[in-house]
Amino acid sequence: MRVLVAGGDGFCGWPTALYLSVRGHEVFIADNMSRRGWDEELGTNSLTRISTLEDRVARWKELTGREIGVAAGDLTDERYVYETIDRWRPEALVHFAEQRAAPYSMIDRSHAVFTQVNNVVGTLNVIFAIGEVVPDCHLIKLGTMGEYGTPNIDIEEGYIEIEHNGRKDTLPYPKQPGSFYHLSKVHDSHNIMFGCKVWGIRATDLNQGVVYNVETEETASDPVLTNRYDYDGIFGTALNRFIAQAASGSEITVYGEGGQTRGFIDIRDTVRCIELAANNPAERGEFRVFNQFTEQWSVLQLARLVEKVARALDLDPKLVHLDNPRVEQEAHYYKAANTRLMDLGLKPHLLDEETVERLLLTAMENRDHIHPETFAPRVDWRRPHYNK
Ligand code: NAD
Ligand code: USQ
Repeated sequence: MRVLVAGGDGFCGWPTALYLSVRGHEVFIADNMSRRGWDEELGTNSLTRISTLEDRVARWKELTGREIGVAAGDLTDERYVYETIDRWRPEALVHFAEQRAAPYSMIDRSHAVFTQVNNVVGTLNVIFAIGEVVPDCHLIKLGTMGEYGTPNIDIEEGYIEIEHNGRKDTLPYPKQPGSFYHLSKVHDSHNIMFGCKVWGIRATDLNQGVVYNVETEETASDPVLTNRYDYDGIFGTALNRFIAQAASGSEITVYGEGGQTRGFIDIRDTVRCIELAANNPAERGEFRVFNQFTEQWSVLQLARLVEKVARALDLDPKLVHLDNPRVEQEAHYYKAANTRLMDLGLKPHLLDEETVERLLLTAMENRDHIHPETFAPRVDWRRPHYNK
């Protein structure tokens, strides 16, 4: 299959490109390297040492003989999107290419506007170009479990049957996102669903949970292929961040009570989920939603797990409860469905002490590359700022 991976230089996109390439798909990457630019803007970095995309694909070719095409460009540039899609005529387009950090989108007005323009306009360009140039192409779009928020009822996969005043309908599941970033994903979902309805495009919206771990078999096969590992207060996510904190002798920062419960997924399962979606495409006109996570954890449970494994490695972890910089429920009901990808054949890698230990060892090996001053949360949800 010809697969275009938009955002193929990123944390999820790079391992996905390799995973699909090694399985015989013809892979192309579209990325504008903006994620590397945001590190420069904020003084953050990847815990692992990552090579340029040019070096990554050259090394991959040396090692495997497989070519990965690259077209650098910005999805908000409609001409670039149309030309790239027309040139490569993908059968599947995996769309990772968005600004994905909730804290980044809450820094101030300009970061919120940037996030929504970048994400929503990029996705609109993609659906217009698919609809016009390659109408049979399957759009596999990365959404987020955070589109649903934390309702006091079970979360379904995209849709819910509702009975109202004696009548029934199956409707999009209510959305209660918790940041301007998460809101951008809700806007995307609505736009894609509409594109499916009016133009008959086929789309799978993968509502992914928080991704943890770092390497896949392919990215671990050579140092030049190493994947990105975010750990700072803006881009770092719960488990990977706690591991970097424990490995560097910093405090493990639980926000508030820590009862916040989310869906989590190992990066090795992310890449497999994309392949499963690609191999089993949505029908023409279908807007399909899969919840892409494998298990639920509360933030406090994760922090305690890291604390325990770190102790066994003779580290001296300190778990602290910080005033929550976010506006979110810290104790709540959470039960989300996630059977559709399992039905297609996903065999999850569930989180265990061994994985935590391996990640701690990776973080300890790269300790000199950790900047502890970037751990502290520095974005406050509670006050709007014009410009920070
Ligand atoms: P990432 O920031 O590491 O990668 C995103 C890539 O997209 C980057 O390489 C960036 O340069 C590129 N990009 C951003 N805007 C672009 C644009 N306008 N044009 C071209 N390229 C652009 O993020 P990630 O962690 O790999 O996440 C990938 C996707 O998965 C995102 O859509 C994110 O919302 C979603 N997701 C991620 C997680 C997670 O925990 N990492 C969880 C759920 C969903
Ligand atoms: N949290 C802490 N301490 C920390 C960091 C986070 O307690 O040091 C808490 C947060 O308050 C939140 C939870 O952990 O309750 C998750 O936060 P996170 O930063 O790990 O993840 P989040 O902001 O939700 O975003 C990440 C990705 C995003 C993706 C989302 C999936 O950055 O791209 O969409 O996970 S989900 O959470 O399902 O919406």
